[in-house]
Amino acid sequence: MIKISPSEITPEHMFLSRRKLMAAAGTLAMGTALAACGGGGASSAEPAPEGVAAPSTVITDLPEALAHAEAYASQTTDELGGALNRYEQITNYNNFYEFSMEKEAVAPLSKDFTLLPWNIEITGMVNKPQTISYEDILKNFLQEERIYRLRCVEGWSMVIPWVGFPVGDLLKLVEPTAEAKFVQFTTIVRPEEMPGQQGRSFIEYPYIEGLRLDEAMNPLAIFATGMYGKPLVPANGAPFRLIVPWKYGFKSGKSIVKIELTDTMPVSTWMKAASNEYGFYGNVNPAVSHPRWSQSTERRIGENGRRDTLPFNGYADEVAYLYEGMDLQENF
Ligand SMILES: Nc1nc2c(c(=O)[nH]1)N[C@H]1C(S)=C(S)[C@@H](COP(=O)(O)O)O[C@H]1N2
Ligand SMILES: [Mo]
Repeated sequence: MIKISPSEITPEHMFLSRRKLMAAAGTLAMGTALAACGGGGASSAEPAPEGVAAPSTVITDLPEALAHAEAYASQTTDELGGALNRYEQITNYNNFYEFSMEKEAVAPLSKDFTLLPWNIEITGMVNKPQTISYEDILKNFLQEERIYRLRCVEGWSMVIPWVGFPVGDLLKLVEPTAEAKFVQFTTIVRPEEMPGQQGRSFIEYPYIEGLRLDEAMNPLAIFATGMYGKPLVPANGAPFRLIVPWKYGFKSGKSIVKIELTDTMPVSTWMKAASNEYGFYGNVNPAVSHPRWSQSTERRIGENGRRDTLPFNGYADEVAYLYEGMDLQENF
């Protein structure tokens, strides 16, 4: 196995789609959040040329923004040539059990979910525990585009142009202590707005996920705040969610409100629900079948037939060093 430290990763490969969006993301985010509460008027913009910050246009008309959704990705494919999924696909075919177990029901049930105010508590084994507002996140961290494949453990995938920033940037701010070995991510509990959290449910809430600290520090791991150059919609985990592209989708917790550094491996929601089917790692691995189905192929949403699933979802060069010496059959 070739060892590549994060600092050696070639920018061309990893950040092919990199596009700085700091000024735009903040403005767009607040504009659309307001629009969702009944704003009017319309303005939009042409896509920014590559390498130039996107125009800081305030989009106050949501339908207008959606009509231009496709314009806000800087590329039409990922670095492997896979076409981006359309905005409508990414926002209407979702796993978000807090709203519904039915993929097409998540968007309508979540569209009025309250996004502001939103605070993220960062706690545990850190020198500088703090609570950061969503607005301060946008102000303080450079938002950039990352076109990633998302591979669900169920055997389907999409190519999604996220907007966000490295998890490591936020962790560096709070200074993990020497004892910290893991990061636990906790999703919001708000049963009054999340029908899936009312009454009996198949999984326990809050939805919890975790990473080893070195996995979280890998530059591919991001917090997403947007998609197609616009703020996330609730169905995709607005306003703030994790994205770990080399792992099955369930690792990428949505609508996160708490980040805790610990010295013990977090027990994730899916480990609790079915420990024989879902492990802590959840690395995409075509060689290890789910107990109930093969993981060797996947259906790209919008395409016919199936394509081969790639080890680490196609990101092996960037992340395989994290698992050197580990038995990947055992640690699924
Ligand atoms: N809080 C929470 N996060 C979640 C889930 C969920 O049910 N609740 N589903 C996961 C699963 S199984 C997948 S495949 C991805 C789907 O992300 P998307 O709908 O943005 O494509 O979200 C993940 N994050
Ligand atoms: Mo998933």
